[in-house]
Amino acid sequence: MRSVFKDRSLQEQFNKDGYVKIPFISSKEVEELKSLFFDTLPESGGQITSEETGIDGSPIITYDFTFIDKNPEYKRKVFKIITEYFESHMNRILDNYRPIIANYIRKKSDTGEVPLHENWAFADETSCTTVSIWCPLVDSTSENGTLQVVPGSHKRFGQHRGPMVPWELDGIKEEIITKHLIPLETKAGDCVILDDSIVHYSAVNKTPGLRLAIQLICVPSEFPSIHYHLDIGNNPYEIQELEVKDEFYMEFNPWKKPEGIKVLRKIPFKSRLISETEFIERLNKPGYDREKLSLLDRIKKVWS
Ligand SMILES: O=C(O)CCC(=O)C(=O)O
Ligand SMILES: [Fe+2]
Repeated sequence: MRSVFKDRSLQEQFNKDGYVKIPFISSKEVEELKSLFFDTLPESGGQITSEETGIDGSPIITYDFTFIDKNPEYKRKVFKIITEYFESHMNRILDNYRPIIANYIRKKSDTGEVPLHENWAFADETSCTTVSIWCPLVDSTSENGTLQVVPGSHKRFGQHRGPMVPWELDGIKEEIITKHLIPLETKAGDCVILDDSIVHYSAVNKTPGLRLAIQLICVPSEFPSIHYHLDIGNNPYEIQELEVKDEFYMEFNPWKKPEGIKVLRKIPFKSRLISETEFIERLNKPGYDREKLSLLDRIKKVWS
C-alpha cells in the first residue's frame, strides 16, 4: 500500500486508528486564516438548500461547508487561500499528496451538526489512501461540537462512496453516535489527519462563540481523482466510477447528475443495511484494502 506519511511512526498510528492528531500551523497563520474567512464571506453565494438539491425528501442541511456554496468563484478563492497556507505544512507531513477540495466549516451557536458519515471516496482505496486535514481555527471541544470518530473504522464500510450511493450504516446511526464515537478535542492550529473512509460525526455547537475549522482533502499526487455515482432512477444496481478533473469539484453540486464524464468502470451494487452486531464484527476484521493484500500474499505462498 502506498504510504501517507513521511514519518514511519505516524504511519503506524494512522494504520491502526484511521487518524492522527498533530501540531500543524502557527497561531499567526490561524489568525490570518480566520480573518480571511470573514474578509471573503461577502463573496459567498450562499449555501445550496435541501430544496435546491432537486432530491425528493432530501434532509435539511444542518452543516455549513464552503463546498456546497452556490458561487464557484468563491469556492476557487477559498481553495487558493487555504492551499497557500497549508501546502508547505502538508508537504512536510504527507508523502507527495495534492489538495483537491478546501472547506471552511462554520458552526454558529446552536447549529452545525454534521451527520454521521464517511467522506466520499476520491481515489481507488484498495491501492491508496485519501485524507482530510482537519484544522480548527478556534480550540475545538466537546461543548462547541468538535470532530468525533470511530477509531479503527477506516476502510471497513462503504467502499464506493458518493453523494448518491446509499450507505450501509444508515440504519444504525443513532447506535454509533451514542456508543462508538470518541471526541477529538483539538487546539486551534493543531490538526487531525483522517482517512476519508473513517466513520465520523460532529454535534451542535452548544457555546455562544463561533466554532470555525478548515478541511483540506488530499489525494496521492500520481493518482487520478474519481467520483462514484449511482443513477438510482436508471440503474440502482450499478455504481459508475467516473474519472474527474480536480476542477470538477469547484463547479459540482453534489446532488447534480455528472454529465459528459469518462466512465472508468461499472461496479455491481446492491443496497444493504448492516446491524450493530455486524458493525462491531467488521470493525475487528481487516479492512477492504487488506483483502487484496492477503489474496496476493496467498498467491505468493502457493508459488513460493
Ligand atoms: O468540522 C466538522 O465538524 C466536521 C468535519 C468533517 O466532516 C471532515 O473534515 O470531513
Ligand atoms: Fe467529513
